[in-house]
Amino acid sequence: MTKKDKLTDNHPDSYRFGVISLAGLPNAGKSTLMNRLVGEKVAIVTPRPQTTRNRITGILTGNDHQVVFLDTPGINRARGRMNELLNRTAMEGLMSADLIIVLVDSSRYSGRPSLLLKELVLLADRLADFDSVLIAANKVDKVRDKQLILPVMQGLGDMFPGRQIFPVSALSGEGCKLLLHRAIAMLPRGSALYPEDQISTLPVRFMAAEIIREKLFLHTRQEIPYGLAVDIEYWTEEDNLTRIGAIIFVLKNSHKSMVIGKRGHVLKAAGMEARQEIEALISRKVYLETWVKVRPGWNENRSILASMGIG
Ligand SMILES: Nc1nc2c(ncn2[C@@H]2O[C@H](COP(=O)(O)OP(=O)(O)OP(=O)(O)O)[C@@H](O)[C@H]2O)c(=O)[nH]1
Ligand SMILES: [Mg+2]
Repeated sequence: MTKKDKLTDNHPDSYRFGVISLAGLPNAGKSTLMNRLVGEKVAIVTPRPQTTRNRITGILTGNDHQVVFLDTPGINRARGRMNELLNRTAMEGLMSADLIIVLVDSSRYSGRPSLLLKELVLLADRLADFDSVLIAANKVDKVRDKQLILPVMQGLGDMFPGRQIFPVSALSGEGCKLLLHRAIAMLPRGSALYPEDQISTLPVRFMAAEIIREKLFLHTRQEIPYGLAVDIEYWTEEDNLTRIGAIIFVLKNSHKSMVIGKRGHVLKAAGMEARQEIEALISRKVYLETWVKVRPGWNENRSILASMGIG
């Protein structure tokens, strides 16, 4: 590198800073992609739609850029107060971005590209007026017959005219570097806002509650996850131990017994996995205490939702 190049590189004018929102339907892989691009697990990921309920930030700092990713809840058509609020949170996340990356689960549409139009027309409409939009055709690793990806890309090209489309796999990392490179180049010039070792703006208490929710999602089936919420009741630091108490809210008595499991085995397993992950997150030993409380209708109650940072 010549001296001149070096000077240009270090010049504040070449530094880019911006907010990138990840948009898409529930389960498209937004949180997986954010974790992949940030290089750390910031957002929880489960196979179920509507895992993300809040606006989750992930921060990536490089030599010449700092990116704040906003992972938003999937835009959905389901009804109910919580869904209304999830959609609003998602749209607000989009409005505040310098660039939007739309994630599409391409495996869902391979072999049936007409479904694209049906499911994505709402999102495409809403994004038509945004200047900076990139499309990521995600989960290409899941499409065995690679010839089936082309019609999906063509369908996306029709729905999002003039936008660049990147085939990626957030899970394997395929195509993600190229997407990130292009995205950073589209950000405005500006200087970093956060220290270089900061990976999120979220409080660690919130991240702990999310980790507990993720483990419970993964250990329970059917409708339980949608009616499940976690609230941190206490968090106390002792010499070489952090004590955390978490309340798990469910909608019904029958859900309570499923979350606890036979002889407590579900709650025990989920709690142990959560504890280990929280220990890694805060680099301290953790004692985790959990209770399950039945609170019918919590997901329709504005003040309870607000206390969980939803809406
Ligand atoms: N095979 C494959 N699976 C993926 C890929 N990206 C995400 N997934 C899986 O898809 C599921 C949903 O991923 P999430 O990242 O939680 O999706 P999301 O868009 O954040 O979903 P919501 O928060 O519910 O809106 C998880 O089981 C992921 O492991 C991918 O590139 N390939
Ligand atoms: Mg998510």
